[in-house]
Amino acid sequence: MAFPKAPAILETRDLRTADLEKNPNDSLFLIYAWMHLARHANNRLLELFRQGQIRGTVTGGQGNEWMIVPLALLADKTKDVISFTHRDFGGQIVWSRHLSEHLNQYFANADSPTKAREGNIHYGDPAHGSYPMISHLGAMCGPVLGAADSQRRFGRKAVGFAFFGDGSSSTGDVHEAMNLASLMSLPVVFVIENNGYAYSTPLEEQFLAGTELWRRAAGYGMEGLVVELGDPGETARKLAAVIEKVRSTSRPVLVEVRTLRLRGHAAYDTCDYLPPGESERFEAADPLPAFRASLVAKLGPGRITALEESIDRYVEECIKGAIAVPRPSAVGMEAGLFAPSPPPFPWKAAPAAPENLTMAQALNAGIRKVLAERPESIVLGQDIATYGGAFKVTENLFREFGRSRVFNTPLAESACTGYAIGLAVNGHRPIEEFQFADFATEAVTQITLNAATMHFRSGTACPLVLRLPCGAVGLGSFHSQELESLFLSMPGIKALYPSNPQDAFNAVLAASEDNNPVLLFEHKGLYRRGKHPVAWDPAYRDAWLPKRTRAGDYATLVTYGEMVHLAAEACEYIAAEYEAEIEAFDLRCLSPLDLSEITASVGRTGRLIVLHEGRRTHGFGAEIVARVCEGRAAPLKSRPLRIASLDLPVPFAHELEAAHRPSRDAVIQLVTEWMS
Ligand SMILES: Cc1ncc(C[n+]2csc(CCOP(=O)(O)OP(=O)(O)O)c2C)c(N)n1
Ligand SMILES: [Mg+2]
Repeated sequence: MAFPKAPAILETRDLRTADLEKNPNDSLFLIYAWMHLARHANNRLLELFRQGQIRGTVTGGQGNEWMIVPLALLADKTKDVISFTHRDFGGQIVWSRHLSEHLNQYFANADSPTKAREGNIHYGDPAHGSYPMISHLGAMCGPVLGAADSQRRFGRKAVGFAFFGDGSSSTGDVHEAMNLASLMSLPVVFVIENNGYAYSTPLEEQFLAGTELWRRAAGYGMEGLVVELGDPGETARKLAAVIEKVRSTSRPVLVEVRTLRLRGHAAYDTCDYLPPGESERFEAADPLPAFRASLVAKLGPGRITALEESIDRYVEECIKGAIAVPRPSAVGMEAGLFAPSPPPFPWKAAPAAPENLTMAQALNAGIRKVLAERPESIVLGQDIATYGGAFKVTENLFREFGRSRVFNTPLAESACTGYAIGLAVNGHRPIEEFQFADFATEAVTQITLNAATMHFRSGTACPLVLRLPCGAVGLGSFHSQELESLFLSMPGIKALYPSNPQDAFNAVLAASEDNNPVLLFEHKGLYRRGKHPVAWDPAYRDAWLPKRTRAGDYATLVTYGEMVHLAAEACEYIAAEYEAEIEAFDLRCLSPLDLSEITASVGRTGRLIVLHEGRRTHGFGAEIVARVCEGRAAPLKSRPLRIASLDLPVPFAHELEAAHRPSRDAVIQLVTEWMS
């Protein structure tokens, strides 16, 4: 459908410092046009919400136009990157897209840019450097850092814009990201939109009264400044200087804008928590009417009124169009979860001759191959550079590929994962090591909500490999966990769990060429469990499929990770002692699950055993049992057997740990009891 033609002035979305000097009146007129459009459209969205035409959380940007419109006009939309927040509708409409497309998003109709999978302000335009916010405030700072860095690595002199409010300034992500940006000298403008409230919470309940947020910049070694609520033209000049400085120095800057929230937190907010007279004070402080009056004085009332009338008419035409767009269809929705698999990367057929390697060395060889053959790959994590990682999996990679490709990160799993997401969505291929899988809980939001939902929400690929050294090797509750069922209870994540050096090598290649976030579980007990031949394997993509490790007709056993080896021993014993041959599978890939071969095997054996190291309740085995049983017409010959760790935190002492997780003898005992 053709969109209504916008008033000519709205064809201009760029403002440069020189324009402000040379053509001040034209520049101010342009700023006003976009501010009026933002305010009027925002007000109409609020009315449409009240009429029941729009649903969800309409968080208006009324009162914030004076800073976000100049900022968006000043940014270089050909290269800069941004993630707008819920007060930034004015910036969104300047940045890109026709107003009708923005309205389609709000109406959540069939043409919505998020395919109606996300609502309201939760969208962007990833093809043009605008990355969609998730609700979790502060969480978009990391991705902006990564996307800005990615642009620089591609040779584009970009600036990144990261926004957060006075309330969000309390989140860990914001602090982690400011430290990271300063440490890495990333060209990012952090903007605190301080509007005095976080929903109903005033500043004095958010941080110590009298704290000036911009002064926090000094603590991170970056410049900070405040921009007081005021004239949009003046604001444009101040912001232009900041943007130019960040662009030329590649140092981050923190700008606290003291702004306004004219319509409460969201469309449904009654605002009854505001002290008497506060709303009136907000109205009186709104920069828009004063700006309008100054333009009327400069340009005459006729020009301003005519502009407003043309914009208001245009808004109505766009609303009419958006209302007429059909409701969305759920067809294809499930297929949209993952980004499609790209064709196999043309890897060099090397190493051709097998080399005997431990699994740690095989992982290292796989990562080295990725770094050598894919220049867009980047390896990051704690102590992974000169030290080579806590388990030496990245040993020597720093020496070989240098700091730009292989580097240490601070202890900031959330911001660093956010940063990796930013790299990934902008065209790089990060491989991030968590020192222990356990510490990935610090980045749960980034992994499960930001990365995992990215493609579904925005159609953007997020090719990210997260390496997770997991499993119990005598280190207690915080260095031993198996987190697959925690992470995989959320949609949008792929996961591989190799059990031997060749599979680990293959898994690195398969994961690194996928266009989705992939968890690579690496059991620490397998890192140095002997050396085995590893070579280039043209069938490396089989890492995504289970492998039959043993043939049998008595029962089908499904396992993965270190338990593969334990299961092999147990099956040998049972075959020798009980003459019962168990067919065993190494699952290898936990998501997406392909159980077709396993289901066929259960069809032959009629019995199912699932064995894993993760805890039993809500454990991954429950999913396997359910799926295999669901897929069968006939009942099993006997109840399915689940063997897993106890429902406890992983205990420390080796005697306790041994009792906690399945051992070879425990497996034999449980299986033989079950057989009888
Ligand atoms: C991490 C997180 N916790 C809670 C919320 C729920 N929430 C949504 S907006 C909001 C207030 C945010 O205040 P502020 O950062 O000052 O932004 P403002 O809405 O004032 O622009 C809250 C608590 C959230 N979105 N994210
Ligand atoms: Mg606020």
